[in-house]
Amino acid sequence: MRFSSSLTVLLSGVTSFTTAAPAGDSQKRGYCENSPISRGCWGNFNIADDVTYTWPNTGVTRYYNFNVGLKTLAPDGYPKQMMVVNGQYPGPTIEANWGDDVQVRVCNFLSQNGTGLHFHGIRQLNTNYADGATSQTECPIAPGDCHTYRWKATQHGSSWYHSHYSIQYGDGVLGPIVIHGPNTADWDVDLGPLLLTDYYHDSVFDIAQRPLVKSLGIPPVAINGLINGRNVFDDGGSRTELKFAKGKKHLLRLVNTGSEVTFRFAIDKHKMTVVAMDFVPIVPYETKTLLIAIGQRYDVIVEADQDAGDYWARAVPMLTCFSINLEMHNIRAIVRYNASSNAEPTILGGSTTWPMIDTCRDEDLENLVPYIPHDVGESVVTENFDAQLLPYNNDSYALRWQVGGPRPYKPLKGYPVVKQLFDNPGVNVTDDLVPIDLTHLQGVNWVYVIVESLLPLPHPLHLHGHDTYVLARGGGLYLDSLIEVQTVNPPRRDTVNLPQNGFVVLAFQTDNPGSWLLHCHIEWHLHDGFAMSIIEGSKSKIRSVYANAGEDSEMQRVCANWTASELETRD
Ligand SMILES: *[C@@H]1O[C@H](CO)[C@@H](O)[C@H](O)[C@H]1NC(C)=O
Ligand SMILES: *[C@@H]1O[C@H](CO)[C@@H](O)[C@H](O)[C@H]1NC(C)=O
Ligand SMILES: *[C@@H]1O[C@H](CO)[C@@H](O)[C@H](O)[C@H]1NC(C)=O
Ligand SMILES: *[C@@H]1O[C@H](CO)[C@@H](O)[C@H](O)[C@H]1NC(C)=O
Ligand SMILES: *[C@@H]1O[C@H](CO)[C@@H](O)[C@H](O)[C@H]1NC(C)=O
Ligand SMILES: [Cu+2]
Repeated sequence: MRFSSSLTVLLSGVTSFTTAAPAGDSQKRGYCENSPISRGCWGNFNIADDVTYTWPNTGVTRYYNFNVGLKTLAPDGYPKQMMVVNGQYPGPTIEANWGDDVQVRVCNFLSQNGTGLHFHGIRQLNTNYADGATSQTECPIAPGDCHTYRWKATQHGSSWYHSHYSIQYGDGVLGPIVIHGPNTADWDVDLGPLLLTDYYHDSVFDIAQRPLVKSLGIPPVAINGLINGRNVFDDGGSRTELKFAKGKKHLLRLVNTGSEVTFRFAIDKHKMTVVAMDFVPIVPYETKTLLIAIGQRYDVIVEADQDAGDYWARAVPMLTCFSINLEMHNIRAIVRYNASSNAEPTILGGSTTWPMIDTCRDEDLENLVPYIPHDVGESVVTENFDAQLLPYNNDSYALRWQVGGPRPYKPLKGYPVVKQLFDNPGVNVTDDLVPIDLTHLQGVNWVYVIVESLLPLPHPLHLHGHDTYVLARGGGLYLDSLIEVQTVNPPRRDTVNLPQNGFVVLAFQTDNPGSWLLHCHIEWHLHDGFAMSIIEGSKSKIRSVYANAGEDSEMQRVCANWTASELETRD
């Protein structure tokens, strides 16, 4: 017997979305409606169901048509020609229920750039072809061409999608992802995603040509920051406003969509209860501020338990991370208890900031406890990578990031890993894509990855297609440290900050055949070579993931159109 029912969730007063409670195995346990006092429930599923192994089969597909094009917008009052989805910045929210299928058709209306969308943190289990990673899973979508991504929302929580073509998302090709599901604590109102980003008034493609950026790999200084695509600058622009209802609990989905800056986020006078990191539900913990590196997400619940008034929500760039920003103290939104108030928050009005410690480390690992525990097994392969900024080629002053070997990752847009596996099955993937070849491993194994860097810069490391388990982190080199690996329910998430002058030990399971990028999410570092190609599952298995879905011919078609566009040599 199958049940279904529905309820309506109001998101920021903008869109309404019907969440259909899924039909699950009703023999196994009772049906329980998700409501403000039962956010752990989800129909016949609930928060105790492990998204690694189980998800509702809703049979619902959410369709999106996205056109990527140029548009002059003024997020902070200063006009800029941006590259955006459907003429808006941030792009439309991709919204689904846990267990839905999602289908996104992307058409490229740019004339001078390829494009493609990556759905950050989406596991893409056996759908490597929908990962949208240029140089891994696909060629860029050529100007005038379209391509459709099809994937299942096996996880629930918050994220973002963004172009993975060159540094394009820095000019605006990005938007939020919300996948409704159960939570580890109760809330009344879902205020939706809150995207935090650094922001440049010039095109990132022009900035990339500046001598310091181009030759030395030094990221540019951001001129401003935005919260949900808005902020003030000089006399222009306006701030994002969040409406609080006195006494109610508000769910906020925090996402750092930046290109360079690590933020500390806080709301004056209000504490936050953190219920998820990336797509992983955690045992709730309370905090006043949250450090959020690029690509990371935290779902937080904020109770409107202060005097009715106006309060600052602040995204503060961390100088310790070299996150220099010209508007460092002015990247703010306003929380209002009275929706028709238009007053600026003031100290006299009660808006006093929490102490903002300037650090560059992820939240304390003891606080990041996955609600559903996983233990990590012995590794069959341990890879050790030193992240170094070194001269490359015969150009004595030009520095490039070199991580998986003595060469920077060089995107071969027209010859992605998977095309290589189809066109040249007997040959190894070309060194330019820094292959980490795990194709010899049979079945599901644990792989440990140690990444170290003795430079004073942090790197938010993002692995596509998996959660990584954070076994250890610290200062200096791992072998010199006395830190032991934590294999009993360590934090797991898809984006982990490598501390400056330090190391992280990560683990992941080889349970998802495909070609997956492991890279720094500071766009400028990625652009300058900080990436590797994890090639997982036997080559024939990877090919059959594509072939079984008819995605091999689609990949070849997109590539043929890309090659015909003659944009390949752009960097
Ligand atoms: C992207 O387009 C811009 C112009 O809009 C151009 O300057 C840049 O070279 C292009 N970059 C790539 C990688 O295609
Ligand atoms: C892309 O490929 C298809 C099929 O090969 C073709 O019909 C279409 O015109 C191409 N589009 C572009 C922009 O090259
Ligand atoms: C809300 O703000 C408006 C505009 O300032 C004001 O007129 C109104 O009295 C306020 N309402 C409450 C309940 O404070
Ligand atoms: C040095 O530069 C020349 C000219 O650009 C090039 O042909 C050669 O391959 C380069 N050497 C190396 C080691 O990359
Ligand atoms: C291919 O890669 C494997 C594993 O890294 C290596 O042992 C082998 O020598 C490589 N083969 C060639 C032809 O480079
Ligand atoms: Cu980096």
